Amino acid sequence: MGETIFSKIIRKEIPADIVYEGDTVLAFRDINPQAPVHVLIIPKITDIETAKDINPAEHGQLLADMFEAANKIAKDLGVSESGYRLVINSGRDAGQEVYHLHMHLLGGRKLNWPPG
Ligand code: DGP
Repeated sequence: MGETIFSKIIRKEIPADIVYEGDTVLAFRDINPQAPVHVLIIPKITDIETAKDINPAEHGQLLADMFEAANKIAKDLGVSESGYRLVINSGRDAGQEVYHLHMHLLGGRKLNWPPG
């Protein structure tokens, strides 16, 4: 269940520019960057397709791990002080392309609001 292109990246079957790896979370640069820093932070488990599938009782620690990774990546890539955006596209109208939960970390330029 939940096999996507990200499963192959987790299993290292296809290459990715990995910037962080922990026991539960992997992060790598987006193949189609929308900002100088554009990283995808994903759980290593594959059964959360989208934000609506998050069960806080079950996934609370995993979510904490994702935010811990985001904080570390932002520092490591030099955007922690200037600012950055964390985005989860959930479902069709949000333009979600890959149905494996992922958080975008965008930074390194002034970001517009509201997003398109
Ligand atoms: P979303 O619209 O939130 O589902 O964004 C999915 C992102 O995943 C999109 O910005 C492009 C990125 N992406 C898709 N396939 C690959 C891949 O094979 N490698 C990497 N690094 N990124 C990918």
